[in-house]
Amino acid sequence: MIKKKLIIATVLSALVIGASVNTIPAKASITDKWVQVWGDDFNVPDGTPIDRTKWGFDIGAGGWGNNELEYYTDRPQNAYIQGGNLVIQANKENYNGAQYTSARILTKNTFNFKYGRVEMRAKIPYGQGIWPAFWMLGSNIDQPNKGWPNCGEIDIMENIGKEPNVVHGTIHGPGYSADKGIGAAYTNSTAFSNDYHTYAVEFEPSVIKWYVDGNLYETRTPKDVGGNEWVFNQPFFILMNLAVGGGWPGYPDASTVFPQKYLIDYVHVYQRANGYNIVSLKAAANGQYVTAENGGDSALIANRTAPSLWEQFEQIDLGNGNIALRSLANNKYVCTDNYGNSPLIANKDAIGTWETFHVETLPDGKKALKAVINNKYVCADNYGNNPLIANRDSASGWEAFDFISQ
Ligand SMILES: [Ca+2]
Repeated sequence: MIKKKLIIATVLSALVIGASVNTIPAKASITDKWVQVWGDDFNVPDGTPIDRTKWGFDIGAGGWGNNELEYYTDRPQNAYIQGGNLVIQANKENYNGAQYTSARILTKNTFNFKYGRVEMRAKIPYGQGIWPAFWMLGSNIDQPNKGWPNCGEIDIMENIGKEPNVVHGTIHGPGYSADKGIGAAYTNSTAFSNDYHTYAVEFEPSVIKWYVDGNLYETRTPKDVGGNEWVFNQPFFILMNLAVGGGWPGYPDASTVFPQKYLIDYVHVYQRANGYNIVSLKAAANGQYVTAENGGDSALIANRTAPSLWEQFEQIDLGNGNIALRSLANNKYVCTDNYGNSPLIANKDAIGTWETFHVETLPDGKKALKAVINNKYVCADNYGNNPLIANRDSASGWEAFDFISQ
């Protein structure tokens, strides 16, 4: 709480100082509007077959890695259209050696996408041992040396029947999977199975946000996975399934009612209208890439030979040749700290004057960055051996950078 107050105070002071300099709101990329690019509303007559151009089925049993009890089928007894919904139905029946049947529906072979807002409106089932999920897996899951959890998993919504008022949002990846998954819970005043709710994630370069009914309740960035790899800046596909039993929810008991129905009104995917402009900065001073050192905890310095995550920034166009840079190391904005008296560091949550730079093109085609707060050029000082700092009155070699699209 104290930390939050300090950040707000810093941003406010920056905004007040720069009110006359930069009043143009950010208009592109991570701040841009969402446009629907894919979806299924299931608003077709009852009994219409599920659209196989959009959805596939995983079929079979064996526990699915979680000691689940159901056999997943693609029969209309387990997945069908009714009342404008896709219904995933769990039945208690003997089928191919299993005691329960259900369905697991996915876009693995039909729709994969890198970044977007993924939203479902659904009324979930209920009861001990019942486990509905809306989630995503990395599209590279079947590639050599990938598999799970290296491919990444984003759980948009999971509910276990013994927690009727709670849903969970979680990421899994290498070093943080299964019971080490990183997540948060959202609690409702009534059981989620009583009503339709919307469940969404916004999955963007180096940041994932979870929403229930429009309420943001969780944000994850590369800082949250520590020294492990952030595996979410790549394409994913969508899954919806209704599991019966498993290590996490436990197993059905005498209180569990069958059949159970997972009613999905729609699934929509939106993307930013203009995408993202991801760049790396190569300093003319030494030919090295600028890094948000130490995951963004330390100042920017030009000392890397290749651009990986710490050397990538989202360039946000603010108009009039002004930009801000959002570090993909930590989802923070690069700041001309302390009115430009301190080196540049990626540590701010919002764009104010300290985070605004004017881009100029030099005679040789390279770019210079002029900090708006002090009107000084950003310098890779001492041939790039020192951190970047905005303290030069003119721009030449040490103030020149190539912006390289990633
Ligand atoms: Ca519908």
